[in-house]
Amino acid sequence: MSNELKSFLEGLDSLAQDCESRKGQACSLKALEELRIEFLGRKGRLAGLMGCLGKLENCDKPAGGKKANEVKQRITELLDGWESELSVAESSQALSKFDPSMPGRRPWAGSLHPVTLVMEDICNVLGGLGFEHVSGPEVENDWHNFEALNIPPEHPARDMQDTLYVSDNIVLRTHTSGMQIRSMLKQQPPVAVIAPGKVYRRDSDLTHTPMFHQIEGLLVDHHVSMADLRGTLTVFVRKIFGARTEVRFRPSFFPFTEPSAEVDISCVMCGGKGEADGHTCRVCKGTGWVEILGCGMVDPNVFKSVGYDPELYTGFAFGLGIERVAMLKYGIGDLRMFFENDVRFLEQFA
Ligand code: 2U9
Repeated sequence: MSNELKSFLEGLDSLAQDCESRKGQACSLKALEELRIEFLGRKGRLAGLMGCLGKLENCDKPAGGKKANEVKQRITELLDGWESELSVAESSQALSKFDPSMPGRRPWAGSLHPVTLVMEDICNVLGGLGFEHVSGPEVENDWHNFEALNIPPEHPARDMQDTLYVSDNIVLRTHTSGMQIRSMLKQQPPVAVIAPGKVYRRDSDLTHTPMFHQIEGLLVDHHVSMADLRGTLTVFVRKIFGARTEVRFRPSFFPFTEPSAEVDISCVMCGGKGEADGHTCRVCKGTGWVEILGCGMVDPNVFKSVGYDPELYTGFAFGLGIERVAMLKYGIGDLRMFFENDVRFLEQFA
């Protein structure tokens, strides 16, 4: 064996030994990567030794090359072994910092809109009293929205100021009453229906929006009386606002009912006292009462338009705005809150 080959082989052996002795230095994956570069990198120590392989005698090259490959494989095995040990150690260290007893992050859950909540509440109460739920088009013709409800062509309720017209004869419904007309056209009494839904008016200020939600009810049968109306609505408002709620009826006027009334309930804020903490109540303005709905006995002309005999049948009807009920029920002071879709407002109803 030539001296050159001997010292080449010794150099390779001591490189492998040196690598073995460096185990303690490979204390992190980063430090290990530095070792890999030092020993096996393009400009590393093994590459430096390989430069001498070319200078050996031709007859020594096979033995030198074989040894160089063995040493390269040995160093690679050492480094790979340390790497897998380190990976296990580092991930178990990370796991030891994880505290499974900590409460998890609560997933964000959506909630129903307050208008939907109140609508469902009201529908459930009236459904429980025997009223059937009907729904229909928001784009309505003149006859269903006005004519059949005893609102003749020159009536102020048709005014361009109030109604959103699609064409001469077609409107966005200003109330859900067209649905009760359809129910009566389909069947003979008894009829007991509620029609909830969106309605549209040309109205926009602090207390009015061009679209709002309404629910109307209708009961038609033999001998339906104003006492039935009063009893039904009293039960209804007490289910919605609480058993101690007082109810009063004030005379009013609607084209489709005669007689007509507006219903007030004792103020939800001050309980009817008109003041709270020595201040005039901001909800009822000190009167102790808040208006909640309109109602009346169905006008005989409405029965005539659907072919019911007003001598045989009587009926009551009522209507209320859902946003108004939601404002009173939840103490919301600004109508615009319902339409801004601010999550900070909406998530309070979860
Ligand atoms: C038919 C016959 C009569 C429904 C009625 C009211 C009185 C009423 C308002 C409350 C607030 C509308 O949302 S609001 O602006 N409604 O005061 N509605 S009686 O009368 C009917 C309905 C259908 C066939």
